[in-house]
Amino acid sequence: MPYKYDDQNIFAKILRGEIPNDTVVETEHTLAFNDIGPKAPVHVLVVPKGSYVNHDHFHSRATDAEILDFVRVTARIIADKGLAPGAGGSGYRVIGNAGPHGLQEVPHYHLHILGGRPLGAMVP
Ligand code: DGP
Repeated sequence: MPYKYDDQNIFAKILRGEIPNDTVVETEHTLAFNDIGPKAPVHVLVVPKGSYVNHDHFHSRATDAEILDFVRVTARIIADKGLAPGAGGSGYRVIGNAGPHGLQEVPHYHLHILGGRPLGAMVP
């Protein structure tokens, strides 16, 4: 089934500047902002600016520049928030939900970066 992007989703409105956000990092291809209902002391959403529904859509259609930027922004936030175990941090979790089984709520691709407390076992 072809990917269908709904340009009225909440992140599309944030990217168009129609709804405010608490920006953490913005680059040419990526916007990262704090989750409106944080599940941990650090809960940042990393969002590509392009119109992609989910992880598989992004990685099958995005340019190398978009993908590299997205990956680098994700790593930069992990480092800037002091979460990286290799640099003395206590760790983190990166989650991407997709489709009905992944319980994706907002149909614009994003990753969650969670950290700042023990996150517990990764069980549904
Ligand atoms: P999910 O699609 O299930 O991977 O998660 C979507 C996340 O987006 C959820 O943690 C709540 C967050 N969210 C929903 N609406 C807004 C909003 O208007 N602003 C912000 N900052 N976050 C939002």
